[in-house]
Amino acid sequence: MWRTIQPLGRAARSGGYFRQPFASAERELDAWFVEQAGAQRLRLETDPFGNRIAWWDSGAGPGVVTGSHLDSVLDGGAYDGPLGVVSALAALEVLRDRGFRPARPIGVSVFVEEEGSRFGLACLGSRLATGATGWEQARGLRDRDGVRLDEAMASLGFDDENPQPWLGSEQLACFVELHVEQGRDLVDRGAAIGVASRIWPHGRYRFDIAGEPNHAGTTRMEDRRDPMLTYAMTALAANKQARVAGQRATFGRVDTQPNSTNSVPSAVTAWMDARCESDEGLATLVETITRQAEDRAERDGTRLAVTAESVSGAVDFDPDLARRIAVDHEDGDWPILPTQAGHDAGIMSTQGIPSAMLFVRNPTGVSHSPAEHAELPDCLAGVDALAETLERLAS
Ligand code: HGY
Ligand code: MN
Ligand code: MN
Repeated sequence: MWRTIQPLGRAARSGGYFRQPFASAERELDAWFVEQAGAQRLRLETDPFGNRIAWWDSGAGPGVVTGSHLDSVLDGGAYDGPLGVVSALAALEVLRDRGFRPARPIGVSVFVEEEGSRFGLACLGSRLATGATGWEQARGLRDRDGVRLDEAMASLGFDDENPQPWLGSEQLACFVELHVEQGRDLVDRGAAIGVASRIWPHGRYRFDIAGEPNHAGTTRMEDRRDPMLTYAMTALAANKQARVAGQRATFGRVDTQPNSTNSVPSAVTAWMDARCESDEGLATLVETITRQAEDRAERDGTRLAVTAESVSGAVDFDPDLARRIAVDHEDGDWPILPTQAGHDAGIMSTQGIPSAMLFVRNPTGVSHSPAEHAELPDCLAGVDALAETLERLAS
């Protein structure tokens, strides 16, 4: 399965992946998933948003669902998302080969646009499926080419006028997501498998800075209203504030208008990704950076507007479920650790569905990069760990 999907959406130059939702490579992956569900004779459920759950119908009552996402960030790694989907499909094969008969249905899920890399809202598919975000709020979200979410979906046949949230505790007894670790906790502990304790609160904030376009040569420095200067000082302030507070702040995406070499820009739009251990800490960090940006805009004679585009509150996973999964293994208890990365499991948890995550060791900790990697033995250990976990939860 892994070899089959490796080439899909892979850029020759960087070796990174461009698997944006409702675009060609991601749609090929979706078709691959449908094929796998058919091959395993799983009952495929598709919701109005393009999310998929392939069910092993067995036993009765709300099911145990495991899965992840197939979309990637721009130029992303191979493992973030797909490892959880392939491992879930492989874990079901392991359980069936063992003759395991689940007492409740087991589903393999794929939620769309987990990364928010096209429409800007993190975990879009699971938010819409659970109602964490309403369709009316999301349908008008636009990608960088101005294409609306509802247009992109309708062009693929997902054209319900008023799609309703449908996923809740009636369908799901619990949700488990296997994911490559995005950090070095496991490798530093010498452990192959970990369990998530919590997800840091995190958000994405758009800084719109308007200046005065002018000639790069004939305009004296003191006469300028340069939005690039306001942006540059804001990026430095964000970096300093995050370091001082032991938190995270990143400007990874900037758009300059008119992007002309010999003109003072008219506007700069920059997106900040901020993450903190607590909700209060996140609010304080963003407020502090915003205030410093406003002070700088004052001095530069530019105009600033800051808009929160995506905010995900703190997630504390069900501690009893985490412990039930982590203990009594041949190699001892699996470590239970926090993460700064958001996941669909986090959305499930905030919607009242007992949720858990399994992490697979990442030897370098690198993620959201073509260099993201996990060793095959650790990936196979992940499949076994997930199979064991599903057996515990669906017995
Ligand atoms: O950005 C994140 O936290 C995750 O990788 N979607
Ligand atoms: Mn990611
Ligand atoms: Mn992910």
